[in-house]
Amino acid sequence: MKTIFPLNQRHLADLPESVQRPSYDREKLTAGIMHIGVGGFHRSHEACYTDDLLEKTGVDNWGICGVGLREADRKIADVLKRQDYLYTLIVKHPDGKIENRVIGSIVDFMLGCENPTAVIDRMASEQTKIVSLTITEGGYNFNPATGEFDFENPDVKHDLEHPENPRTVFGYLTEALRKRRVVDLPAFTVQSCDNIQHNGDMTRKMLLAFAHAQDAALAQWIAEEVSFPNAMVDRITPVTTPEDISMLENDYGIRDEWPVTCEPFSQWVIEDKFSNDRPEWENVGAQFVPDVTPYETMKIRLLNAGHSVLGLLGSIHGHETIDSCVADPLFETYLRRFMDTEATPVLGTIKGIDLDDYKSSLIERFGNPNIKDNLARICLESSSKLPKFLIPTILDNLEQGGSTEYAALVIAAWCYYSDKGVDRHGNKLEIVDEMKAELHNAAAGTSQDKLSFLKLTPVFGNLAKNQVFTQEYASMVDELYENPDISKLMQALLFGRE
Ligand code: CS2
Repeated sequence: MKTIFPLNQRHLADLPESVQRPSYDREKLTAGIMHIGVGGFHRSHEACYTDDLLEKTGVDNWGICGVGLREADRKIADVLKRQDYLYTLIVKHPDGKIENRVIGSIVDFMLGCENPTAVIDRMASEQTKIVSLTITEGGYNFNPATGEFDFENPDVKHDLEHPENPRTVFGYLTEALRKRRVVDLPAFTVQSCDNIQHNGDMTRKMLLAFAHAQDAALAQWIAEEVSFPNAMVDRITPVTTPEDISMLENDYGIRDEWPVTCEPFSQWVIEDKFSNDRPEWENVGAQFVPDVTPYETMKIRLLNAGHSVLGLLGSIHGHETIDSCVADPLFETYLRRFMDTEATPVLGTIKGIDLDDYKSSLIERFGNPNIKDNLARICLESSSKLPKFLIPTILDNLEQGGSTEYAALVIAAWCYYSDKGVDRHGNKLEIVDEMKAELHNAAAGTSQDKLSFLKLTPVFGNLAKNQVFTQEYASMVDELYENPDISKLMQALLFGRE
């Protein structure tokens, strides 16, 4: 019988030979990076680049201390602690090949809700050079209707009154930076790794708004001293399933309570402006560039928007995963048409990148049959994704007289999804969204007012006031509510009516 080893430092040497593992001395590693939001994506991306760097160069000051701010982060905190902060990255190739590697770059984990002072003090210590973030698109506390920081958020109100006992990322960063300033330590870099256009600029704007409400002089210091490099981040990382966990145990004898799966592709393009030291991630495949704008626009408006297009249309149709969508010629053609006729014309040129190749490579990556990226993951928190991924393309096209119908059908599908919560066969679709109630209520008003959903201004801004768009959208909603077989509408858009 196969021996099964729990994943931890002591058993690293016992793992099967095929499993790549850290050979660097993890005992000696100090954590120059603190990372807030240790989800699957951080573990397949920044932590993986950093693991490569530690392995390749032998530097010992760029370990990562993971940070979770909320009670919900306790599970990852406990699992990582039990495993000496090690976990397996299961890289799944399209041909069925699987590469397992144990990542060793995370060397500690702290829970803010348990001891905020300890987290703040560590951020304020000289050792911390970078605080990086994956707090999701919704985590930036941005009001899409005004474009400004949302001071109405109760946690923000709490943090303004209790700077030493914060709940939000803005409270933590501000307090830690205050402490650094008092003792004259150089600022750390705040490095966003979320899918937001100009993610660094956005983080800066939000943090400065918060800090200013607390201490104008400190806000001024942050504005002058802290860098917020923009970055494009990319690696498809589906949700870990129980099958992934048992596959590792049965096939490789590794008991890992929370491995991460991902595709082989990975990309990280970062603006080279750091307020403190930085790791030489360029030695392990990251690109440092003066201006990341074209890369982020391309990625967000093609890959992420492409995911949302398939996610919402595919859910209504009854598909379950991204690869089953692109294996369906109607969906593949629709995706390509959306990318070619709506997303690409408003992207501008991207120096050094052949967009046709990029789009084809996306379709190939989406088609990886082993990734099984669930549409439920893609559709969760759509209220913070679509305003970043899809709506900017619609607005640009409306301004330039371009086509918006392929995107309009996606919004109509989202309305149907939020209203009925079922696919065309009547199977339940879960809505996981911070704005679930608002989305549902707005969508449920559609039978009285076809534009009811679009009038949800925190998501759509003034889109409901645009006549061209509302006409297209209203007729699609009409048809979809009449007959939820979305493939008919997709076909009509692609090939005309029969
Ligand atoms: C996805 C992203 O959340 C989503 O909707 O589009 O998580 C996507 O898989 C990553 O950004 C890929 O880099």
